[in-house]
Amino acid sequence: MDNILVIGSSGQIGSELVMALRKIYGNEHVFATDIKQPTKEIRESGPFQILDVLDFKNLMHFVVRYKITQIYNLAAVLSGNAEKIPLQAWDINMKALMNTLEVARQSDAKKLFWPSSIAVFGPTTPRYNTPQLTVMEPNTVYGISKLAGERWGEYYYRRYNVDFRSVRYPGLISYKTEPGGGTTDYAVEIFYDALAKGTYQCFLKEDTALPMMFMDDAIENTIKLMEVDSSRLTHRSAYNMAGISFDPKQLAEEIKKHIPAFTITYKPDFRQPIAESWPASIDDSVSQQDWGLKTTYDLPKMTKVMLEKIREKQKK
Ligand code: AKB
Repeated sequence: MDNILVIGSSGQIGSELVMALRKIYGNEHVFATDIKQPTKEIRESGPFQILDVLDFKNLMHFVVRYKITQIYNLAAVLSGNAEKIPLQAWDINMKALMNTLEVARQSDAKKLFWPSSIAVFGPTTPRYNTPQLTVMEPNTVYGISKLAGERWGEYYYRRYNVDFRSVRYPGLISYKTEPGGGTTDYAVEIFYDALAKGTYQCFLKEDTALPMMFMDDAIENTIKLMEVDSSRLTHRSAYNMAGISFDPKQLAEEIKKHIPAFTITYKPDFRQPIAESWPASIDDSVSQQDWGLKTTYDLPKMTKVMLEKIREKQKK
């Protein structure tokens, strides 16, 4: 039986991934950890412990003590925040990854998931339908750390047999836990403001298209990648994930179908050049072939669910 450790379980991805994994593997086999308190449902449904991934000794101790066989390491400083504290963000992002790679090498927790991002691409990358293998010259701290991380992951796979698996997440859209410090965060904030204030001031220009994905699709596909037979994986860096591409204006138009009085204004800030350096759309055909990536949410379906669920939350 697998015992799974999720690092960063209180964050946007972690808080939903833990619950999905607990459904499959059983509550007591999925260990949630973070330096922040988790959601109520995580705390009440299974084990949670405060654990700092930067503390190698404690991490190793935890993995041995609970006989962990798989690790999901989701701890990261996202793109916007990383630009404010470049050296610290580099240290945190890289140390968090290197600690889990080393723990995987030295223990029985050989299977390791670590999220990469569309941020690995840069201004010299083909911007539309970006292929799996292409020019990668990221110009953000976060992107540089994600690209370095992909290279290290593949290195540990080849050199030490660590079963490293990763995807290049697009912007993730969810209603349970809000993201923090990313460039794609506008696509979540907009729903809260649309419902609470009827208006939103966007920090990106109206025509800045980016790839995005609804969280349910992201979680389902992440677990699918981790469960597929290792022999099917032809890439050990990170796999492209396309999701749906849209710009702020298109999202605002979709929201207006539900809230006709909704208005949006644009005040681009330091995140605008970050967004412009990333792809507008992604080709994920290699992921579809290798491990069966499949998504079910388009822009109208996602918008409807986001508005319904956030409305319910705001009523409580
Ligand atoms: C961010 O905006 O930093 C993240 C990402 C695309 O990795 N959501």
